[in-house]
Amino acid sequence: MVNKILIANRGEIAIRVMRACREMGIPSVALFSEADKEALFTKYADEAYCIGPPPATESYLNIQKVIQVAKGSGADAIHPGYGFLAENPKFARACEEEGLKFIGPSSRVLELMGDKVAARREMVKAGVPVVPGTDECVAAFQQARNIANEIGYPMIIKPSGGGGGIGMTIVANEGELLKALESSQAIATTTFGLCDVYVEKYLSNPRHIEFQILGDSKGNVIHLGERECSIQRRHQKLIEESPSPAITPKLRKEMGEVAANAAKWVGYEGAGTIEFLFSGGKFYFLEVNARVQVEHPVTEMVTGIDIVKEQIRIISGLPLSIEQKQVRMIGSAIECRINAEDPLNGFVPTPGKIKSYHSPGGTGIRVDSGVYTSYTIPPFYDPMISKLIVWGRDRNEAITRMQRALYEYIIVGTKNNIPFHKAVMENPRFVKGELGTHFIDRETTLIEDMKRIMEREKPLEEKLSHLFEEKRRIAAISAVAAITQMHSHRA
Ligand code: MV4
Repeated sequence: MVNKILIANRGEIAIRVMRACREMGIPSVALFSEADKEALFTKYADEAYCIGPPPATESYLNIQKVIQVAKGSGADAIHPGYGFLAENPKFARACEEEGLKFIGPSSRVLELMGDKVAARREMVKAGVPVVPGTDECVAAFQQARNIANEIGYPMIIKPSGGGGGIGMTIVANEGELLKALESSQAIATTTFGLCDVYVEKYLSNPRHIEFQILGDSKGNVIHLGERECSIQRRHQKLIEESPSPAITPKLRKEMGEVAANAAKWVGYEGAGTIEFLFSGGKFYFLEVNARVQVEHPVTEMVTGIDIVKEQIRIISGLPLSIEQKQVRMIGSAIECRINAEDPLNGFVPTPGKIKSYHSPGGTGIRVDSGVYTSYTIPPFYDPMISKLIVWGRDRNEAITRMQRALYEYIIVGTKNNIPFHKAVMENPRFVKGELGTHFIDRETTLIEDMKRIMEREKPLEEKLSHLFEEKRRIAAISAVAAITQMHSHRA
């Protein structure tokens, strides 16, 4: 087993990794920026080092500084979490060269999966279904027009260096093609430093379904079923669940085998995700996420498998702790991302001081967070406050439990998207499981529904904030009072 792990990340995911370390008896080392001195993860770690000013390039993204802290602290492995350096092949290579274990796939695999056209081509070779489109970069208009004649409109142009939606352009007809191509190429160049783009048939309102896979150094690859991540806004996922209400056991078996084979084909070691679009009963490979993902807890809740512990076993050269036939999905789990953002003002980030904080609890509830009462959310990073994850015996129980948990949750001081989640949880289409990537745009009443919920809560909010400000010590009691009143809501 590795001896000591440096966590090259911040916030809730840093704590998530450290919790696995602690259960495994492995000391953890934090690094942090000057903006994160008071963050919970710096206190949770066994050791912590400040590495520089808040801009990520001078701290969390600075490869030299991160490696220096690892070596100085005597860590022999680095967990990158998600974001920052997590899928950076240069960082993985630097770790490999310095004799540090990078907790993730090899730099070779990161490089291959980071190039979306190459990844697509590799998946075709592995026998994975992909959306009809190109297996090479498209540079010239002529080339794009030829493809259009083959696959038809609408099409979508995607940057090869990207993923996550940046620079993607939908093309409805030939008249739009030249402008769309030039626009995607321009964004690709400025954002990814690479003008390469590729073209796919555009699927309208598909579901986003992804499979969790684990591969060890012995060549074992298993999958832990799927997550449905269709509820997203501007390429930011908001709600994820497992299992997907659209996937039958037969499809799960088929897609899971495809996903595991895809990982095996590229020699994938570590935890990863194979993303698919699902439309008209068919599934198509989208991309590989070569990291532990924000939404991994929903898979942990239904399978009982600790994905971060498996990552640490894998990097230590140990085999996976389970075989495919031992993996069972029980019940249903849902995650809501609780963000400091103003849902009444275009969801703009609202960092700032959390004056009082009371998180939900009880049966089937998990809260992954890095905040506490009186903590100030810094403006430099993503404004996620926490992930609220619930488990239920079936999807209906999970939804009701999520509603109950959202009404228990009290965050005073920063605006947040809890009211929006409350609106989604009572949306009839959501409850029926009728989801798609355009869900939020198409459910035009969601904002009004949310406003109604906020209006209903206003008297309580005012009462609460007074209590919190004047008599901080009875905060917990007043929170309970609020819960009782808010619970009159019915699904
Ligand atoms: C697509 C698609 C439809 N057809 N690919 C967006 C995020 C990225 N991971 C993949 N994305 C999409 N890929 C094909 N072949 C629809 C999306 C998509 C989307 C694309 C552009 C603008 C907004 C979008 C919102 C949801 C999904």
